[in-house]
Amino acid sequence: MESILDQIALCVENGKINLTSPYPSAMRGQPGADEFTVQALEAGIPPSDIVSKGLIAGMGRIGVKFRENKVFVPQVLMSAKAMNGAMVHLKKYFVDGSVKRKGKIILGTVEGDLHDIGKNLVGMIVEGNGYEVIDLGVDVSADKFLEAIRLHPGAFVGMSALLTTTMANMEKINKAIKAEFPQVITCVGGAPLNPSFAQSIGADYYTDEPQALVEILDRLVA
Ligand code: B12
Repeated sequence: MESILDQIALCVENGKINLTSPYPSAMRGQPGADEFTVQALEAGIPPSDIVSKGLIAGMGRIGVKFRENKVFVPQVLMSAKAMNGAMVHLKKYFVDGSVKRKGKIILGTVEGDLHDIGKNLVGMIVEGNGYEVIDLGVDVSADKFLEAIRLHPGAFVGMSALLTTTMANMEKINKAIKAEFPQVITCVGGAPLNPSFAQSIGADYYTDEPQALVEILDRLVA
């Protein structure tokens, strides 16, 4: 029989939230990430193991499948929902310090740009892989990024742009960040970007998919 942690990972990977959730149809009537997390806590499994071997394992797998085009945006959204179903029971362990995040990332879509589907997906996958995400939303000015960096020292910064016109704002924001906080590591993404653009504006990293960002962050915090 699979362990409770494997079951949690499977539920997150497949987007199975709880007993009553109808998705995915093959798992209808079965417990979800919610109930398995309660069972794991009752069985005395350390919350940090539930996070690393259950939630992060499941979100890592869905991130890889998304990269390989084996699943699409709706499946990632369901996985994030299943993860949130488990997190309800685990939040207090993050607060009391018994579960530690790997690091923090400030995310935002740059000034003038309202596209947030890609940025939100990045946020879900990065959060599911053990990072705290400070989501500043859309149309984020340089000042707002700078204020967030002051509030969250040591955080990475991720910026998204979907319009060729707002790519110029990304350059302005990256320059403002590097002028005040040269040590802050910035990552940029969004459909019209490419590695040479990222390099030309002085961003530290570019990638076009969320799981690769997780791998970059994991290397940086290792
Ligand atoms: C949905 C959409 C909208 C929605 C946005 C809703 C929302 N909440 O996001 C609405 C209707 C509001 C909209 C408005 C506009 N849009 Co629009 N929109 C799109 C559309 C169809 C899909 C974008 C999307 O969500 N893709 C799916 C996500 C998952 O992909 P993604 O964002 O690229 O993200 C992935 C990667 O890029 C990466 N990534 C993204 N961000 C980050 C950040 C980091 C740090 C990292 C590491 C990775 C990363 O990871 C993601 C997952 O793999 C595209 C066309 C298209 N097919 O792409 C046009 C498009 C982007 N829009 C376009 C335009 C022109 C506009 C408008 C100007 C239209 C108008 N005349 O009003 C306005 C601009 C509004 C504004 N100020 O932003 C153009 C842009 C052209 C250009 N080259 O500049 C496009 C390409 C359509 C087209 N072919 O003309 N739009």
